[in-house]
Amino acid sequence: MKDNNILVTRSSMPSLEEYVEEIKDMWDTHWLTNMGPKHKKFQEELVEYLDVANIDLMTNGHMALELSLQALNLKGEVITTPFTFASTTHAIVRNGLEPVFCDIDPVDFTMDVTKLESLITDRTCAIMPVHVYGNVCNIEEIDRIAKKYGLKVIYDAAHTFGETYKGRGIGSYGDVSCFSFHATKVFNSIEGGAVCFGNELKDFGLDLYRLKNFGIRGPETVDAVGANAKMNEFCAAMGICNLRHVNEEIEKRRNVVERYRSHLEGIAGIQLSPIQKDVKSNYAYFPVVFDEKEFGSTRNEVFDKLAQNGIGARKYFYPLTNSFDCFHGKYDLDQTPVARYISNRVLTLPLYADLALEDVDRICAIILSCNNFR
Ligand code: T4K
Repeated sequence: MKDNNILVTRSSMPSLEEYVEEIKDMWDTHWLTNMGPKHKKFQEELVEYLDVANIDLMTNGHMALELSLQALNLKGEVITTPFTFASTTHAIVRNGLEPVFCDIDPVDFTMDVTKLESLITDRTCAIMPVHVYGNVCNIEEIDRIAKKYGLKVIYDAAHTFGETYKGRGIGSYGDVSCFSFHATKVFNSIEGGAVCFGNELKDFGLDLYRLKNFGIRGPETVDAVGANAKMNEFCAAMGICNLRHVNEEIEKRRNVVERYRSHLEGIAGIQLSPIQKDVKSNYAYFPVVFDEKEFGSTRNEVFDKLAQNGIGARKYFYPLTNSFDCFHGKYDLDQTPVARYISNRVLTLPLYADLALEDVDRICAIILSCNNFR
C-alpha cells in the first residue's frame, strides 16, 4: 500500500538483491525450517552482536516470553507492569501464572522499583520488567531485590535490540532477556524473537529448545507439552541481511529523534523520554506525554489532528494491560495510578530510519499548532 500517509513506523528491509542472494542456496538444500543452516548462522551472529552468552531463536517475541516462563517452571505470582504491549501480560497468564501489577516510574515509564518490594508475597516467583520504548529498567535495584527474595528476573527486552547498559549487551542482564524481531521493531526478521540467558542456565536452555519444538526430546520421546516456536529459514535469512545494516539504521533513527527533540524539548505540557545515563540507545520509539492543563490540548485531540493530516501516531500503550476487556474486574486499577496517567496522555510519534527530517518538521508543526497556550 503506497500513499502519502506517514505511519508510526516502517519496516527496515535489505535490497531485494541482497535478500535473494541470501536465500538462493535454499533452492539447493530445500531446507526451509526446523533449525536449519540460516537459523544457525543467524543465531551465531546474534550472540556476537548482542554481546550475550547464549541465545535461542523463536518464531516471535511473544513465544520467547511465554516459553521462557514455561522453561523456568514457575508457579504463583509474577510481578510486572501494565504499561506494555499485550504480550507481556498474556505470556504470564497463558502459563497459568498470576500477574501482579507494579506501577511505573513517571519519568522513564519502566517498573517503579520503590513499589516493587511491597508487592512481594510468599507466592511471588519472578519479576518480569519491561524496558519499555527502549528505556532501560533500574537493573541494579531489580537485581538486588530479586536476589534478596530468591526471585527469577525475566526482562521483556522487546524494545531494546542492540542497546547496551554500562557497556554490556542489554540481553545479558537478568536471568533471561527476551527480544522481539517483529517487522515493526528497530531490527526485524519479519517475525522473530530470541531468548538470551547466561551459562548457569544451561539446563533451562535445553528445556527451552525442546519446548519450542513441541517438547520433543528424541525421535520417540516427547516429555513436555511444548509449542511450535521455531524460526523458519526465510525469517532467519531476513535477520542475517538486516543485521548487516542495523547500525546504520540506528544512526539514522538517532537523527530523526534529535530533530523531534529540537522542536519539542522544553515546551510546557510536553514530556519526552529521558536520555538515560550509561545507556547506548537504539531510538526505538518516540513517546510524547501531553499534559492538557499546560499544553491546552489533550492527547486525543493531538492524535485526531495528526490523523486528519495523514499522520499515524499511535497510543502505545493504551489501554493498560490490566484494564483489558479479557481481564474485566480482575485487577485493582487504582494500584497503578502513574501508569494510568501516562497511558491516558501518551502518543508515540512516527519513527523509522528513512523518515524525512522535513516530515518530522511538519509533524511537530501540527503538534505545536494544538498548543493553545502559545
Ligand atoms: N513485548 C513488548 C513490550 C512488545 O512491544 C511486543 C510487541 C512483544 C512483547 C511481542 O513481540 P512479537 O511477538 O510481536 O514479536 C505492533 C507489533 O505487532 C508488535 O510486535 C509490537 N510489540 C507492538 C508494540 O506493535 P501493532 O498491532 O500496533 O502493529 P501494526 O500492524 O499496527 O503496525 C504498526 C505500523 O508498523 C503500521 O502502521 C505500519 C508499520 N508496519 C507494520 C507491519 C505489520 C510495517 O511497516 N510493516 C509491517 O509488516 O503491533
